Amino acid sequence: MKKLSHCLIATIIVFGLFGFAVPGLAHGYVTSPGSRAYLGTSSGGRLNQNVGRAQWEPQSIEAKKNTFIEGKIASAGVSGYEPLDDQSLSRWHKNSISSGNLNISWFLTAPHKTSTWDYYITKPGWNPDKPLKISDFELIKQIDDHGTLPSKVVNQQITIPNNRKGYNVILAVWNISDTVNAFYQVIDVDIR
Ligand SMILES: [Cu+2]
Repeated sequence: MKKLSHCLIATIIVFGLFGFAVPGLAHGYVTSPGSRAYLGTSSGGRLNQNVGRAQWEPQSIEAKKNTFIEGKIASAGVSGYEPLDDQSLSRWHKNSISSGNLNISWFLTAPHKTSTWDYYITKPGWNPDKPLKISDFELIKQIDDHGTLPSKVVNQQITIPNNRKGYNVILAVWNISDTVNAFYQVIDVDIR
């Protein structure tokens, strides 16, 4: 009887771990310029600290399409990613980039049929010391995949407007075509 209950407990633990790990198998994140989440991982160099679940699963910031919650733009309100919503001038490592053409690289741990890839950047005059909200951003590029399946590595070109200098935040959204969901990544950049 004692043996059986131990077995049951072990089974519950294994299912619990498995249930937690499975969502991490799918999805994707931005590796270049490194997203806020990716830069918190060991492969991203741990340039960002205390990123919550993003340290292990930068790919799982998945929520319904158009989930733009005031103060929760980076986490999309997904449980465990709350630390990504911290916002100040000094909180996050910034990728040094130039205005003009910018290559964005996604790594998809498992591709999904895609409707669009949307790219937003903070507007001139946004306040880097206030929680992010969608009205801080302007859409600068939308790429329509028409429901096709992307490869595991996706490279796309966007154009950084030349009236942006210094610290800005790029919001990259991967909209899935065969589910109601999207994946969210914010990218901290220092524009020269
Ligand atoms: Cu997925």
